[in-house]
Amino acid sequence: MAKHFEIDDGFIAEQNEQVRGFVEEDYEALAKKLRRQGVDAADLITRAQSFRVAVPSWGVGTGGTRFARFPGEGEPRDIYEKLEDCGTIFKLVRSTPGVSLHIPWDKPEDAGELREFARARGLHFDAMNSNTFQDQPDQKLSYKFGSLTHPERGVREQAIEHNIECIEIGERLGSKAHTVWIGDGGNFPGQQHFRRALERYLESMREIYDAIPEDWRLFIEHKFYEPAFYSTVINDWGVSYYAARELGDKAFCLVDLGHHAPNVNIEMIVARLIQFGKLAGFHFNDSKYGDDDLDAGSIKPFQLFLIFNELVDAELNRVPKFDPAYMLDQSHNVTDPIESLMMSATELVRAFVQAHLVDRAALTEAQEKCDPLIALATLKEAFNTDVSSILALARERAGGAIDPIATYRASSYRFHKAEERPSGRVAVASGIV
Ligand code: RM4
Ligand code: MN
Ligand code: MN
Repeated sequence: MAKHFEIDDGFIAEQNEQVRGFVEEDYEALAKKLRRQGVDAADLITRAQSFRVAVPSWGVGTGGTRFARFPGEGEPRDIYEKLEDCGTIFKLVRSTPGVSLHIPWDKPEDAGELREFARARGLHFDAMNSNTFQDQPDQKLSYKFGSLTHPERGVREQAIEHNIECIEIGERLGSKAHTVWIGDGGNFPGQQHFRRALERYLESMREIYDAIPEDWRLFIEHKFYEPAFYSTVINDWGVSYYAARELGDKAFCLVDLGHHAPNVNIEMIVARLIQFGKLAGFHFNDSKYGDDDLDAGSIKPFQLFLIFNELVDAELNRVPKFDPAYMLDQSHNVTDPIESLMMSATELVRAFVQAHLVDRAALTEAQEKCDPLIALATLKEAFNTDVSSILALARERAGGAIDPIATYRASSYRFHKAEERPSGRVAVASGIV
């Protein structure tokens, strides 16, 4: 294989050198302010370094809408090139060693070889994702009218087998979770019998659940609409929770932020799932209208903070069975996917660190004394604190970039990849991602 361009550590260090002075100045000022509040800024750097979020393999290719896709230069053409890009993101931000694969988009020919390729870049494989919302060229039966809930047993069996195959591939890759999101639903009133469809879902999922290894988890992802426009089978967290309970201890409910109607109180859903011991984790993204794939924190950063407020509260209270898996699930239609993923990962660490700034004793007191204004002010105090210098130093001390996007641009990575990866063989499904 010809030598592939990589951003080397020396280059990152050089770039960091140019801005370190300013960051340290900002950090000193912030540390002083936090000290007055009884908070240790150094401790927050350590916490920031502990944060992990997985990157979706499908997120490093340019996405699209159902109207068009505008491919970027130097897009990854296969799973190896996707992993190269994931490795670059990890190198610069240091919080993204996990990669989540979508099968069959990224079906490896040799799982052992792929695992080794990832390991050499400090990467590992996060949750597996099945795909029964599209037909594949070599597929016997169609998913046009559903998969795990299809009226015909043969279609359901085919979808079950596909999910079991994903788990088997995942075992070879060292994954520990399998995520099932189905597009099943109806476009028209009357098209689908609601109760029967859910019964079939459960029947199919029981077979998939039986194939889940003992030390794995099964994640159920709900979505209120799309691709079905009138109804979907796993439409909200209530149905997801019911299914997870019916299936057993290894089944959990995954929250994709974009899969809710506008204005839904997602942080409260998160709190409920934490309380019931069924929170699987997240697909982070943001959404304004019906879209489910804008960059995390780009539209509603306060909501993101409030979600992390629930997560950090649960972590500090050591809530039983609380072990959420974090992943980004975004579609980058008009930005360089590497830049979007780096910025999104940073926004998550930001919300996580800010949530650690919440004065929990003051918040509890305000809640117990029925003082809503001080309760809100306590949250806002944390949310309004600019923790950028903490995030920058956390990255830098872990070998990453103080300014990941500036460093990435200065490296001309995309330019080099455009030469290495002449287009024409892009392995991204048009439309979806
Ligand atoms: C869905 C859902 C799934 C993702 C697919 C591509 O809307 O978010 O998690 O795998 O899109
Ligand atoms: Mn998702
Ligand atoms: Mn989605």
